[in-house]
Amino acid sequence: MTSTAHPSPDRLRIGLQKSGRLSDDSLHLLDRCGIKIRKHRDRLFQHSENFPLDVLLVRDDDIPELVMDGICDIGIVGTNVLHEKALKRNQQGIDDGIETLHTLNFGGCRLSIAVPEQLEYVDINCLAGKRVATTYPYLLQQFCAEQNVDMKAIMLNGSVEIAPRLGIADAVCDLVSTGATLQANGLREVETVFTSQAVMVKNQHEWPVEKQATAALLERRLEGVLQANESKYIMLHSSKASLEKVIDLLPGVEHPTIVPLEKNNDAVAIHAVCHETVFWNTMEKLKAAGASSILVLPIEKMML
Ligand code: PRT
Ligand code: ZN
Repeated sequence: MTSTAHPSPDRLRIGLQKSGRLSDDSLHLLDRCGIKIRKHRDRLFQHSENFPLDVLLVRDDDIPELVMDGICDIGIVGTNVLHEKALKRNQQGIDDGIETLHTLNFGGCRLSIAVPEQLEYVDINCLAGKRVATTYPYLLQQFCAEQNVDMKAIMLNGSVEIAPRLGIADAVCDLVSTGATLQANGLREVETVFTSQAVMVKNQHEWPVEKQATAALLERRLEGVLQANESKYIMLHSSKASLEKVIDLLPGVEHPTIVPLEKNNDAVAIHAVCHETVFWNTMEKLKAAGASSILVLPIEKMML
């Protein structure tokens, strides 16, 4: 087994959230890239046995700095945390030195300002001079500067939503996904400060060529998985007369395969990879144009 202190030069080290909203999706993504990680509950450091990758399981808030400082080479984190930490470093006059490799399709949420329901809210100027409880003072400060409104950030590390009831703030600036937490606490969302999703990031340190090769391999697999996620394989029948119209309706299709049908000279089968979502409404249009037996299948992996 590779030692933690002296990793071989080809091994990449990734920082992932140990336990929380990004954990399962992050490990699932690596799994889809064919990278097996055995999950041991209490181990903070894990080695993949079939890919030169070591995983450091930490709090999500620590991931940007671990990557910036080179403790990890890459990491998966929400852009909310990433930008907050980058703004903090930039304000200290330090370059964050971090690069986003990929936007991932999970961890979506928004950082919003919410006020007590009874507060009359007309526009952002109603927030001038207000005390706003948040875990994201730098993102809030950036938003205030853009909007030209002064607010006082009250830094809290958790349970931000109860701050107005406790009388320690007039409003909150917190993460929202469904809005249920705000509602349960008598708060109304009034401004979106930042829209966030999970991303894969890397530092800009100089890596040994072996590690660069591992990163390039991971990158290719990741691209294949992400492209496959968005793409669908579609199979359908069409009368020869409506073939052109049907093909024109297929979203993001470049080279469909046309296959003759046995004992039916008037129709053909079409097989194609759609590089865009196939909506119900597209399927209805295909049917109206003369298509039948329409099957839309998920694609597991793709290498173009
Ligand atoms: O222990 P650790 O520090 O690692 O975990 P954590 O508690 O800080 O983070 P966690 O697991 O809650 O969130 C990790 C990341 O998931 C965040 O940094 C975001 O990038 C992303 N994410 C996506 C969210 C949400 N959605 C979300 N809804 N993070 C937090 N929330 C919380 C929010 O703070 C509020 O308490 O969920 C509540 C609101 O949810 P709704 O659905 O009621 O609106
Ligand atoms: Zn956290």
